Amino acid sequence: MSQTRHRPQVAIICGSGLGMLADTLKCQDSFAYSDIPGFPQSTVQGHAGRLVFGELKGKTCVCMQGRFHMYEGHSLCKTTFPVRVFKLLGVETLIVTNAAGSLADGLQPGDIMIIKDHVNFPGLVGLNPLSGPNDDKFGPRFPAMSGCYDKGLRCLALDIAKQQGVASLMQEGVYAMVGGPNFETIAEARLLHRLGVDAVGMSTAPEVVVATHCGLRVFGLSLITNKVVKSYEDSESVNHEGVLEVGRLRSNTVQQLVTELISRMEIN
Ligand code: 6GU
Repeated sequence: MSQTRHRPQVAIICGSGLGMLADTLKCQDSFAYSDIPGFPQSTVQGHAGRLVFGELKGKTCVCMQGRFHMYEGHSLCKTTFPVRVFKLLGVETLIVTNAAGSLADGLQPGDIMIIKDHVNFPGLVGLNPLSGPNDDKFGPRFPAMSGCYDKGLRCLALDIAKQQGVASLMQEGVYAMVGGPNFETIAEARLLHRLGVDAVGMSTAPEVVVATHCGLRVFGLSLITNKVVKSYEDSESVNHEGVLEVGRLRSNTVQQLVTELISRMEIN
């Protein structure tokens, strides 16, 4: 708290290839994760590993350029530690972005999915950042997760997409988190598809669970970077470079959308 004058209202966690938003913040104070007590280190290519404070459209923001994943070997408690730091800094709204593979036939690479809800697969079997004694200072033992992706912000984002002429790229859908680091087998992909999952990735759900527990308003976006292979006839396969490439291709669109969302969102 003593290292920056900024007192952020909005926190943004940037997914693979989507960290450029942080560079647009005005009057920046930036900190390497390695210099922040209690912060894990980011080990993934395409994730910078800095916490950047600054102003965006008259709102004070803090941006994680690079996030932590379960597959890096961090405990879920560590991967979500920044969310509680944001809460203690006074943040009220959390924006999360990620790169995801699409299972829905209507979602193409380059499309942007507004996360309407999630399936937290690790959470369903007990890999949950809220496991262990509950810290009542942050929230209740048994927090509700219905409505964890704020409806008002989702409507606002769709409205902005229309104005910016990118509505054809956008739709709402269900995101599923799997543990990774391997991509899905075809059988796993078919299973997820039949379960009603629209896009799959390896992040986001733990952060959103911890944010919802402590009463943050949440908005989430998945940039669809590839189609998940669901057919034994299909010879294509996904790779991390391809994921980053689509990220770069659409980073401006995502950035403009998030910037306008921050500009127009109401802050208490
Ligand atoms: Cl195909 N699967 C998972 N689990 N995460 C991804 C992805 C696929 N594409 C981008 N991120």
